Amino acid sequence: MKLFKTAMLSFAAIAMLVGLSAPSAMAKTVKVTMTAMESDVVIDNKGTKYPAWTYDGTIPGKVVRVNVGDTVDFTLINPKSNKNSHSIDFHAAEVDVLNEFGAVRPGHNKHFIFKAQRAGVWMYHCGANPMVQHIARGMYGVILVNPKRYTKAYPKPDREYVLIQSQYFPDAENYAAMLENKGWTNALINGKIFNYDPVHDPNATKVLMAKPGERVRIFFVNANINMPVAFHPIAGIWDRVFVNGNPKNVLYDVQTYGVPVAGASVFDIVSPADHATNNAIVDHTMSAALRGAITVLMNRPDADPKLGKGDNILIR
Ligand SMILES: [Cu+2]
Repeated sequence: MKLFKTAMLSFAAIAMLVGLSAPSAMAKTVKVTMTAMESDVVIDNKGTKYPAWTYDGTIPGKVVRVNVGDTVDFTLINPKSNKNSHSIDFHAAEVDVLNEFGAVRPGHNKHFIFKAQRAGVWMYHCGANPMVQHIARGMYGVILVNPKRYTKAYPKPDREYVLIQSQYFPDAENYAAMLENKGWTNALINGKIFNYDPVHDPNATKVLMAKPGERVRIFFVNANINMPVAFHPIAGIWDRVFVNGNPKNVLYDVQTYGVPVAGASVFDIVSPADHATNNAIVDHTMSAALRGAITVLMNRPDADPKLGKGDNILIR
């Protein structure tokens, strides 16, 4: 028995040394709770309020981040005070659309679990009827499923940022227009028009920051209703694009990469190391860029050391 135990222990040690250890060995269960909220949110830098539907009161909802192999233990609360049914559809989950993703009436909750088995960057959103309105009014977010490890092809970044783009329809009730892609006036980045662009909006106070030469990794989600995104870094080049955020799907040296509706990808950019520069990260589709989908990335030696790290990957 002792011999057997020793053999097993040394096998485990060797497996860990050569990187064979299964992800499930360290897999954990991550509890996530969200509350559907029908309440006003601010959608620009000057304080304009909009009658939103959200997860937990913000557009987008919170960033959920797990490791591949983890189990997500999820609860959606739909308070009695709401007027509408709501639901959640995690693109990272392989479940039953009629069961886990089913609509929850006001005053009810939904609980389900799923295993995050595939690395990547995945949208989540409400799928309650009419879905077009629930997404347009703000019920979306991202779940990041971290790959097992960093590699030469998928290096550890110096900073990470989440950018989620969506279309703004000021007439929140007119879902027939939303369906026809009519009546949208602006593009939102993380819930606000020109959220991180003081060049186009003097009221903007926030930007993305990094130090010259740092590898900046952007997790980008297209939460538009009807429009693909032509994702492009002005005055830069995507060093790598990881399609859907999976390290196996790597492209090098890309100028513009298309992200379909309800799609997401990972974009790495590395600025020149020897001097300060700025990039404008845009949806090069002009009707979206000039209506709000421009984000400034400042690369300077005195970049705020806290930005793009830990909880500061989605700047509110
Ligand atoms: Cu909803």
